[in-house]
Amino acid sequence: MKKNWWQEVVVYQIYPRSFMDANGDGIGDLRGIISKLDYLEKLGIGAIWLSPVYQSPNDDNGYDISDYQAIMTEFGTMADLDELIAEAKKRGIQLIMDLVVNHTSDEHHWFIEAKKGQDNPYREYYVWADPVNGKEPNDLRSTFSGSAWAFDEESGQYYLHLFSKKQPDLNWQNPAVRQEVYDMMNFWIDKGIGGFRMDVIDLIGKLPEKEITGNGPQLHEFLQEMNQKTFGGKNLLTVGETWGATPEIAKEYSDPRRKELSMVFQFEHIGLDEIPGKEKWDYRPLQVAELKAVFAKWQNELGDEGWNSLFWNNHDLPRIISRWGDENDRVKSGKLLAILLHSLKGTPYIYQGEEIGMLNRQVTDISQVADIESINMYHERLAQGIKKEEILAAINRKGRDNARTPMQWNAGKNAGFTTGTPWLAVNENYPKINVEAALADENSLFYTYQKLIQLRKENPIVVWGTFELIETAPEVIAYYRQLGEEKWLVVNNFSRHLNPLQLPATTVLETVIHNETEKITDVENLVLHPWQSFIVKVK
Ligand code: TEU
Ligand code: CA
Repeated sequence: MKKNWWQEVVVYQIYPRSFMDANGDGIGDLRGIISKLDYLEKLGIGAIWLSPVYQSPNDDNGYDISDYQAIMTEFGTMADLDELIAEAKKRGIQLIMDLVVNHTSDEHHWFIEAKKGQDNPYREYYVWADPVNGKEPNDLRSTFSGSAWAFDEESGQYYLHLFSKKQPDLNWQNPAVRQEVYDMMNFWIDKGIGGFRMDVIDLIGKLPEKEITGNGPQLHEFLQEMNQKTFGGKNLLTVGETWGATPEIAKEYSDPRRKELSMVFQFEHIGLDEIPGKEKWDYRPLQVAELKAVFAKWQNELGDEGWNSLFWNNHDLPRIISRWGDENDRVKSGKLLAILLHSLKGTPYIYQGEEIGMLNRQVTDISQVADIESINMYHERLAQGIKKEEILAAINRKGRDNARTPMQWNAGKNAGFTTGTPWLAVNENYPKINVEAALADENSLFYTYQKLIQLRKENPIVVWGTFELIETAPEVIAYYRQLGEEKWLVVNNFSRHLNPLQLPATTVLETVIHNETEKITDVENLVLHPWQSFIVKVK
């Protein structure tokens, strides 16, 4: 496999609405991001994945786009974005834009035109269907609760929306739609961006009449056409969000010979604390042995015919320390989660605030919740007779607002995020958990992330080494990375209990990183402490 820059960097995801507000309106903005580039350079990241900043009515916080080539007024101007691209590049940081082309906003001019009538030239930019027996065409459901079909009184037809009613699905069967998307992508490529994160890209091959949504028959044909007409051969990072991907499917997306994408976000590990076959809200405790098996499968199966992304968090997921670490052992368990993930083979992604150990924020009433996905689920389950307390507990555990509370910069008013009223409440723990405090503490989680990024830059074994899982106790995740004669041992006691580690005769050469103070000298017969995590060079 040819070596690419996007295999060697760590990517930092910014959710602009919650990152930094420079003009005091309580909403993060582009100038706020520019003001924090030195901080990101200090962390050592090589690219920023910027969640959508395009014109949008914010029904789904920017994932409902009304103009792909204009900047959302609240976020700033196109000049601000051009400055962000240039200033980031000065610091060796590429800007990865969020490509949201499974759907537009219903306020996009294409949809406004399409709704004017069945003979409008834009009608077939979207997915329309006649009622069946006076009802929705079929049982397709929206991710945001309810039917995926909305009735359009004017024309007496339904239109498809796999997300909110204000996010009508584009009809990718229509070559005119595909060409519009490619033209827009080339507009952004010509601005010098470093690539695209592609929102729910596994859905663009959908065949709604057959109730096929993900992994449709023409999906890879469309992606090969997109590659060829836009980013192909331009050395850009392209990462697809593909909820249903298996390693086999991931190879189809990321095998370089297929000329599709660089890599995908697969979510098999993310679903491990859900009751199988139910929804993300239906919880079961994580079994560490299952997490171990999923990581090993993806490390082993996505060999040279593809490339892994590595992540715990994003703007849709609860904060990983609250979810699978230990809030009462926040920094230590946070360091284990960082060491475990960043020592694997693939491109790691850090979500804003993960590097300082930000946590979920609990709410006590639905009025405190901003996210459309949680609000819709709340009303749907309330109508089903499920108790309010149970629904709020599910939102507190898995709701997307957990990731969207403002970035905590310091112990000052609103954690230094805004001088105004934040659009979403700041987590009350900000006096203790904030960037300033982290930078002032040499033992903070920040410096573990900084060191892991540095290790990746200085040691080819981290990027190119092989992976070999070691048979250990169920809650211990341990593996070797090897490149030539060099061999690293990574050990993680993913638990708040003591756990044993027995290994064959091994000579420890050096401690690379350890979330406890002592040097590691022996690894053959250890009793691992709760959340103990280390990397040692061995032979
Ligand atoms: O997410 C796709 C998606 O399905 C997730 O929202 C998922 O339903 C859930 O939130 C994860 O627990 C992408 C974007 O990341 C998300 O923010 C958008 O809301 C969605 O697509 C529609 O654009
Ligand atoms: Ca602002």
